[in-house]
Amino acid sequence: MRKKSRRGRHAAAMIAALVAGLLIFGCTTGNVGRARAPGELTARMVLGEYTVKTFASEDEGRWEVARNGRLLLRGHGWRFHIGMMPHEDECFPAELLGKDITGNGKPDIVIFEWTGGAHACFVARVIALDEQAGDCRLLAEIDGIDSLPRFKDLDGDGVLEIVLHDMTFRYWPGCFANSPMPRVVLRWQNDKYVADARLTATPMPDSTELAAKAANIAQDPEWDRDRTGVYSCWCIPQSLFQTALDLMYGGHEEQGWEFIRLAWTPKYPLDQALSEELRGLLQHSPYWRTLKRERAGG
Ligand SMILES: [Ca+2]
Repeated sequence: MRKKSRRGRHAAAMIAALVAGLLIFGCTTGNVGRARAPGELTARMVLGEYTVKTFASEDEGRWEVARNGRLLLRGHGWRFHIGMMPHEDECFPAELLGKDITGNGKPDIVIFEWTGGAHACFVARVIALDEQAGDCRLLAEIDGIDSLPRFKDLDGDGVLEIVLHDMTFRYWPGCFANSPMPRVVLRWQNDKYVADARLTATPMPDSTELAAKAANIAQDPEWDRDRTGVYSCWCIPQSLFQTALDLMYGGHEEQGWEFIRLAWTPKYPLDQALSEELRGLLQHSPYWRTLKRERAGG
């Protein structure tokens, strides 16, 4: 059962300290000191008695959480950002720096990682600051793969959910750009983030509009993009499986499978092997089975 958010005195003190910390130190990049092991200090944030720092060198990046000068937690990878991802359309510093986002009564901080490379991944680490115990704990590590985990309170209970896209289907059925990426909402429950069927659900689209969309996809010139006259799974319009999976993840599984049949080109027979592949991929999704189980009432 989900817990309601509790705004304790510690959280209020923490936020006040955060404001002071921001004023004094800011969430800065660049000119904050000389390069030193384990790399150049890229950001430093003070939250009450805690100090969070990130570092970057040519070879790697690091983050650490200390309390009154004592190192409590650290990790390494590529590039780390405290409470936000630069250059993204949404930043969340107010929510993700020292507020209780899981409803366990302890303030949290979120450190984002960008893993670098051509198909870099996004990881969000949620760290609870336990002022009474004088400690902190890594609560969760959400690997969004190519999808940035976004924190939002979708149901207004004061506890933040995570919105991301399921990247199970990347490079399927062809290239990365054509991969379907259905949206999923995760909630904090029993000390972990789990897929939430209710918050992932979407209204069933209007049947006339859906039929028109299927007809458009079936006639899409993309099917014959390579002009060979031979069917290729690399030439399936992206919106076919995207729409089908959006329907399934939104709570309309049958209609999703039906959409695949309706939107398939009349030029080539339906690729049954591809449908089987899709069933197999769904079983490997970290979220799909939870959504199914919740919807079945289990
Ligand atoms: Ca919520």
